[in-house]
Amino acid sequence: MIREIHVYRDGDLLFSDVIVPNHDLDTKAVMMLVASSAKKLPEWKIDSMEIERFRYVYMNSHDTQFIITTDRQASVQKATEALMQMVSKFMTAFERVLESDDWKTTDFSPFTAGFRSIVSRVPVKVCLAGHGGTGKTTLLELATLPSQAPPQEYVPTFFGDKALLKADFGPYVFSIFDLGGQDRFVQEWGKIIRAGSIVVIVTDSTRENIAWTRRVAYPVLKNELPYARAIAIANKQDLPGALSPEEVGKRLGVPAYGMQANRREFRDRWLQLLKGVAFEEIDFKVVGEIEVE
Ligand SMILES: Nc1nc2c(ncn2[C@@H]2O[C@H](COP(=O)(O)OP(=O)(O)OP(=O)(O)O)[C@@H](O)[C@H]2O)c(=O)[nH]1
Ligand SMILES: [Mg+2]
Repeated sequence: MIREIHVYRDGDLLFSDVIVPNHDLDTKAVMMLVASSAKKLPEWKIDSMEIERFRYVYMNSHDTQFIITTDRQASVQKATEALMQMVSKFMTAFERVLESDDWKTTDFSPFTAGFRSIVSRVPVKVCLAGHGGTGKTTLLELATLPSQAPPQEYVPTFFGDKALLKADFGPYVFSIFDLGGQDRFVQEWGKIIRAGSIVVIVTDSTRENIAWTRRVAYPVLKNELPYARAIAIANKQDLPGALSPEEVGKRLGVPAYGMQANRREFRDRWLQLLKGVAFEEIDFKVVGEIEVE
């Protein structure tokens, strides 16, 4: 997921667009550091650096430094391609301005639309992880097939499935990966979840299922996606004996949100949770920081 862009020249900020602000780091200090490295690069060469759960992909063109901030877990290759498209778009509009002194007085803000249209072309990868029968496929269909009632019967997913989700998440588009949760498929998750920005841990809100999640799912997730963001879904809240979302969250060590995925009335809530975690407006946990004793 691409989060921000900053464009510098001679230490001046020409343009920036911050879609999801970074509350973990001192962005100004980081940008000064990255911009000074970018300045040393030959024209069109791309480099990157990682700090905590963020990656900075940068290049230098026409003595101008372009820096995009992405999730560290997301694909470097896709970020690199996106940066090239952005710089090419920027140069198409402003090359002449940059070759004269006009850049000092130019308004670069019209580039926002161009930047965001490229952000939309790199889907945000969201992985639904959890044991068989907890409701992952039900959640996938609840989100992506709005005209259809969510499935009521349980058909185990073989290996994994995925679908694109375009909703009110502008500029982001989500690619949702639905993992097969039967034990024989868990060892295959690594092949599917690579470069995931967000993990949704799905539970049926029972003690046994939470124990399974911690024992079987956590090692795979922590190994493959340590820098991804995670929330948990305390699904099947309608069933007698379901643990409360607070209890589920406490036991999992990840903020949990109550859900009834087989009821279409819950679609809006589900979409709001996805939006909330993408824009970092609700509580989440970084996968590598989930505590396992
Ligand atoms: N009572 C109740 N049933 C639910 C709820 N959400 C899903 N279900 C049902 O639980 C079953 C879960 O099915 P799936 O969504 O296919 O399960 P899954 O997690 O994809 O399972 P695998 O593909 O094997 O990993 C289905 O019968 C759903 O209708 C819920 O909130 N309450
Ligand atoms: Mg399934």
